Formats: sequence, C-alpha cells, structure tokens
Amino acid sequence: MPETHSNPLDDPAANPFEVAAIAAADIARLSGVEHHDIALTLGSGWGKAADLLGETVASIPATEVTGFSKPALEGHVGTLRSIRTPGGRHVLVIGARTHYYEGHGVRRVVHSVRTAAATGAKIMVLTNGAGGIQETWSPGQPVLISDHINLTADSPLEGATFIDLTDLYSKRLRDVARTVDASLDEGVYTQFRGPHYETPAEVQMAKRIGGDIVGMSTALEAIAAREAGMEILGFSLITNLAAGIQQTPLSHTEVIEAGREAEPVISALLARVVEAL
Ligand code: 8IG
Repeated sequence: MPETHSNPLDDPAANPFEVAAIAAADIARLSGVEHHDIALTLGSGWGKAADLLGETVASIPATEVTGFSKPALEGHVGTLRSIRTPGGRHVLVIGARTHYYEGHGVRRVVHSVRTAAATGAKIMVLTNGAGGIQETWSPGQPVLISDHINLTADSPLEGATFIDLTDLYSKRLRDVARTVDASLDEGVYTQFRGPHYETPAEVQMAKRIGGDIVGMSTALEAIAAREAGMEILGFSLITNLAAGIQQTPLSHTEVIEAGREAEPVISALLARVVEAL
C-alpha cells in the first residue's frame, strides 16, 4: 500500500486481525517465505542480533507492508527482515516498533505482533531498552522479563475479550534462555506511558508495587501476542538505572550510548537464545 494512503488501522470499522492477515500476505509475497516460525522485535541495543541469526532472505521496508505505512511526514518506520537460521527455521525480525506515546492508538502499537502471528509465528521474542530499579543491576546488563505491570491504563484487546495472562512471559522460554546464559537475572517490567522518564517518586511507586524494570513498550505488545496465541520471551537491556536510583539525571544520549556499547554482547546472546528455542 503506498505511503500516501491513510493507514487502514485508523478506520475504526476496520478489523485489526484482517489488516494483520493482509500484512502477513504482503510479507509472504515480498519475501517469498510463506510461513515464519519465530518473530523478534528488536528494541534499542538489540539491533545487531539480526545479522547473527542467519541468512537474510528478504529485507522489506515497513512502508511496503499494510498497516505499517504512515503519513509521509512522520519519517521512516524501519525494516522487516526474513531470516533463515542455520537450523532451517524462518525468523521474522521486526525493526519497526510503534510506541504508545506516539499517540496513534494501541492498534498501531500491536499491529506488528498481530502480523507476526498471522505469518505463522508461534514464539514472539520482545526486546527493549529500559530503566532498572534493582540497585544490583548495571547499565549494559540484559535481564529476562518475568511478568509485567501495565500502567498505561489501556489494552490492545477490544470488546469483552478475556485473556489469561498467567505465565505471560513463558517460564519454559526463560529456562531455555538460561541454558545459554545461566547468569541471566529476571524482573517485572512496568510499562509507563512515557515519553517522559519517571520522577523518582514514580520509580519508588513502581518498586513498591513489585516492579523491577521501567519501560515504555513491551507490556501492550505482550498482551496482544498472548491473545494471538503466541508464547512470549521478553528481554530488557538495562541502559540506565531508573530516575532517583541512579544519582545523575537521565539522558537520552547516555541511554543510546549504553545501548550501543552493550549491543555486540547482547545481540550475540539473543542470537544464541533464538537458536536454542
Ligand atoms: I532506554 O528509565 C529507557 N526506557 N519508562 N524509564 C522508562 N523507559 C525507559 C527508561 C526509563 N530507560
């Protein structure tokens, strides 16, 4: 669908699952890969993993895929890659995340996850860069997501759709990840709306209600992935300690820098984990 067209998801009458099915057909047509086994959303710091997973079969500008297209003014939305692993599995790598704080609504936020499910993927690997609440963690450290607290006051589910979220971040998959790196710690991901970082008081609130990680992306995507029947593995790269936990102000530049420094190590880890899934 050309970029100049409006996004079909913005039509309230559209069925988001039908739009995702059309997007999956676009991916099959443009990649020549009919079915994907695993999907991976690469957040900040995780980008290099794609190169290590296997042979890139196709690299598709997200603007070529239905529902990912945006009005021209908003700039690029990234790339979708179809990769064939040495083990012969097909991995869809999504380098095109839409954040809730962009204000396009939750349908746009979870479209990539629904599309991944429509391509056949049974496992959704969600990665992000995030703030750490646990004082024992350091910037550059990857941690597994064990559960989440959704503080966006929103849901990707529409209507009376009741979905069980027990074991949302699969214990089985976390155990697989720990066969690759037994030292991986885990924590509860707390999604704030953003795009501002938290106040120190909000970080203390998140800590008291059981949060270990603060971020702006993954919880809503995980809910949609579970609704679509996928098994979920979540990874946060701790790029900074959360506001008030670290003594210095948070800087987006430093966050990006921490991600860049950690990238080779965590990307290699992620590629090995995917091979083990
Ligand atoms: I990178 O400290 C990154 N993303 N909410 N808080 C929130 N999101 C983040 C943070 C953080 N660091």
